[in-house]
Amino acid sequence: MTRANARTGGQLLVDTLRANGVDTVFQVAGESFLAVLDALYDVRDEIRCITCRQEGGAAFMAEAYGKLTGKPGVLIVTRGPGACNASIGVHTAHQDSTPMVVLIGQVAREQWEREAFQEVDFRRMYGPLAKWVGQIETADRVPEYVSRAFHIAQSGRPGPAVLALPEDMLREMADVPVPGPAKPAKAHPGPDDLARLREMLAAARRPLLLVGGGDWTDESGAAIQAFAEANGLPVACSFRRFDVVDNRSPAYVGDLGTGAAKDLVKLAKDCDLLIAVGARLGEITTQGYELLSSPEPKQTLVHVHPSAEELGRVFRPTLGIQSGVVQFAAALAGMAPVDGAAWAEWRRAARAAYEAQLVPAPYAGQMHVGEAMVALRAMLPRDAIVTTDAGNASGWPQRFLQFGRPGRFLGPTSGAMGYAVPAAIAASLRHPGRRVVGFAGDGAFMMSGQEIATAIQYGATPILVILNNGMYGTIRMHQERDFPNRVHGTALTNPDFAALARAYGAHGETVERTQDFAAAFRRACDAGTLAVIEVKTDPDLITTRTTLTALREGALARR
Ligand SMILES: Cc1ncc(C[n+]2csc(CCOP(=O)(O)OP(=O)(O)O)c2C)c(N)n1
Ligand SMILES: [Mg+2]
Repeated sequence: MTRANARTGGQLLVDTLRANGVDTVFQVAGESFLAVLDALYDVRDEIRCITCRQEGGAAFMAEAYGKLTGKPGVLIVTRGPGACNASIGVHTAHQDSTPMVVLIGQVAREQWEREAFQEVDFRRMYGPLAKWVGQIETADRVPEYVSRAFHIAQSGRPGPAVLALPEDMLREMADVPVPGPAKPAKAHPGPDDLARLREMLAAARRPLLLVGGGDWTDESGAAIQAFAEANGLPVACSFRRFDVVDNRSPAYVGDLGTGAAKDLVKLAKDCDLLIAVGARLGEITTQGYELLSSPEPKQTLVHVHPSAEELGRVFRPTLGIQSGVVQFAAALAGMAPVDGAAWAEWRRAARAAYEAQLVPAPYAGQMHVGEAMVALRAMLPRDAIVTTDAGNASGWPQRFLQFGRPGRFLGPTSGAMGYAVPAAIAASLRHPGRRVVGFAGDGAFMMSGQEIATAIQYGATPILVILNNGMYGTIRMHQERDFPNRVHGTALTNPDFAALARAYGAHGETVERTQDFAAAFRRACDAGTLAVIEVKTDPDLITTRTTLTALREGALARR
């Protein structure tokens, strides 16, 4: 511990951020935390202060930074309005198990509970959205609270820790020491756990490994992949967790997300041993909680998760192991492989089905997004970072690109629209030398596209691909399926996206034909600045697997 002289609450806060190795904060300014901005001024060469245009975008950037680094992304926003705007990113960090520290300016202590200007009780507002919420009442406890926020955000199942900071407290002086960095605790598998797992594996005929959740590192991803390959296991990933194992490994068999391949869903239902590592077994991954029966699955279920609360939440595991994924993957290295001959054909067929998925179905129209993605797959470097958004537009890169470390995939398992653009900006700020590509639908782009200004201001250079079908296509899809021919509330009139990009000082172009995509992408790579490629898509081509016409006709035929 280093003893500081008398410091303001704001300075103590920034000192504790420094002690935790924070190099970047994302914020939208507010008068409620001027003392924090002032303390950040003193360390402006050490902590980058990224000033965003809307707190939702700032929160997504902080979340994506947390996903990418495994360390809490730091967000600073002002009281009521700022905190309300930021909530989408806090909810995403919670659902996505991403470490994040959210600092909110709060009204002065003497004004509490008068419904003072912009006053909100953040313990209540963020109670169900965050992993933990605290409010710091005196400056001498700033280091304690901030340190606690960093511990909570990273320990067990990671998530967002929120701290409300009364503005007068931030100006108060205190002479207290600042602790060293947080040392988050992670559970390890117990001494008998791997022996039991090995017995179950030896008894299996149709095993499936499911990887997911946060917290994976390049090393632990490689370790779990090596375990799968050594035992001949097929590996699926949970919803939007494409980058845990290399999709080019013969072990990888696809993702259990929205629009999962039928063959893979069948495989997961038919397996006799499911080893889920890090995945929450949430609604999307379990295909509406139907992959397994609840509470007692018919498959033998081994569930490994960093949080005890997830084990047995919906599905009772045969063997529940509370362990961090890094700790579990490391322990697997000591487990002698099982002879996988009994399931070699099972794995081979699953891999063949996955590879068949990589080939888009023929389509006669002028813009075949699937073929454009196949072309892009060949052009992306191995360490590229790809971000996606909510909505069907994300289905194209998610199905036809391939991921794996050291590349990264960042997508919202919360299904929050507006994610891809800020996440791509955060990724580019973190890794300026790497290719970053963000994919958003026209609807999703318009939710946070103004953060392009932030990217230009700080020199971030992602390539943003907008798949423009002129509608909230995903909702239109549900609409046609449930209420055919009664389209309402889902059409969008859009700006000229390429011109909009140029107005921000970015590179912008529009692609209307499949064969023009690759050259446009190359020009975007060479632009040396953020680039927007608007791809005009056929609205009828509603997913990678079906058309609106087919859905509508199917719905009418069922009547
Ligand atoms: C913040 C937010 N608002 C609303 C929704 C509901 N929603 C899910 S997908 C979608 C439409 C997405 O439209 P677009 O981005 O254009 O992609 P498309 O489905 O057309 O490919 C909507 C409105 C959501 N997931 N998140
Ligand atoms: Mg759309």
